[in-house]
Amino acid sequence: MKNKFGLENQQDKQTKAAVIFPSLTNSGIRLSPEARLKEACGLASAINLDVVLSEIVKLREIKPATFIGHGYLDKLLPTLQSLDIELLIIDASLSAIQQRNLEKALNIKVIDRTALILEIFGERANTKEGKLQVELAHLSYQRSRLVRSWTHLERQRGGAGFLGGPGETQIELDRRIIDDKIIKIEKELSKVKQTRSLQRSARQKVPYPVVALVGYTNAGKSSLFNKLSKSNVFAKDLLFATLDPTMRRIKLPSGKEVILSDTVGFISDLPHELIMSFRATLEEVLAADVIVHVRDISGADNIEQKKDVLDVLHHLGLKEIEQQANYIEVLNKIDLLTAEDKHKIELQTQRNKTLVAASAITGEGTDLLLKKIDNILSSQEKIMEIKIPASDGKLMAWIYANSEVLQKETKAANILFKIKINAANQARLQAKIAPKS
Ligand SMILES: Nc1nc2c(ncn2[C@@H]2O[C@H](COP(=O)(O)OP(=O)(O)O)[C@@H](O)[C@H]2O)c(=O)[nH]1
Ligand SMILES: [Mg+2]
Repeated sequence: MKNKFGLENQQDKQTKAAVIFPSLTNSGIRLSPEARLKEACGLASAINLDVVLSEIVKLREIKPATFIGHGYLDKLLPTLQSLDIELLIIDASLSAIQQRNLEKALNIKVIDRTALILEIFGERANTKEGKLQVELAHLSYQRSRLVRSWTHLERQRGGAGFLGGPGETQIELDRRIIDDKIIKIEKELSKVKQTRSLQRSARQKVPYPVVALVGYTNAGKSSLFNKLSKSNVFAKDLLFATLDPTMRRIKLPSGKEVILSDTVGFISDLPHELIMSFRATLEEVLAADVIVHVRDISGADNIEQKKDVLDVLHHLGLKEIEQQANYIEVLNKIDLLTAEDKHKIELQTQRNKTLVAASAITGEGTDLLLKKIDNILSSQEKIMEIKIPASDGKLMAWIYANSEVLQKETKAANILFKIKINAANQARLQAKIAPKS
């Protein structure tokens, strides 16, 4: 069996990978080389690669043929071999030629930053629009290099994994096939955009309020996701765990159930051609009932990162999100702060109730976070009366599970309910009782 990297896969064994960040003087990159390397490793782990080697290589100039000079490559080769590394990620933009030459020199599969990010988006795109945007980005990337294919195109032709192995026969890529595909996808995309019922349909798919975790890669979203769901998840509830590892049902202190959703992380210096597909992967956030923005408060770059996140959410249609009642900001990694800095953060959280200081590792602050989520959901609650057919047992069960029943009265073939229900569930209920069209 070949895995998604076209490498031999032995029973769920993780692919061993090396991550290299080529650091150019005057690159204009915002983050320090160390932070960039850490981020790239975080991205690699996001698609379940086992990063066994990570290094910064200082470059004075880019070599046209191999990007990185031979002196370094000669030293790298035996290390890669001794560590059994199967995949090399260069955290930069490689030309097709450079990629191929590196693969030849190192006898290993090589991918660049864009390919890595596309892979993550491909795994994480959930909406129709998201999937189309990612496919479009894939095709444009492929067309721009006309190197051997690693998209669905090849899978459809019955090829091996899309990233292939070194020394594999090159598949002649037909530019026209790609162009035709691009045109088709663009057409589909404009159709999907016209419908614009994304928000409603996404809400109705999930039978509970959705709490979305957003924020930069490495902020601690997945750690928090795991921490929150470990002690609160339903042991028997494998539905969401198996269907989608980024969604999990958890119970809040009040007993209310919500779906926690771990979204694709923001990425620094996102390659320009990937911006649309990144936004599309975030469309789901629009349908969330509560948005939890996770920040690495210990990182030097965290103020700028916050600005980026809010900007993108704003562009997605979540305007002035900080001012909204359903927004929470988690100041994560407080365990890494000095006592003095921690004190400052605590004062900040006392002044601003949308903030929660927390540590996804120690668990500090996570109870308060759950309480805040609870409060938001109950503040959205309303009292309403509805009439349903007494024969609709399924709907009745839903009402009991998702609202507080204050009064119930049977009238002939109908049941009259007086219930307390939050805004999100109210919308879901209305969709359920609305006449099907
Ligand atoms: N010290 C400390 N490390 C954390 C905390 N939260 C996450 N991390 C670490 O930060 C790195 C990135 O975390 P991860 O949850 O994968 O971030 P994500 O990219 O936002 O999902 C991992 O090495 C985590 O162990 C925290 O509260 N304290
Ligand atoms: Mg993550």
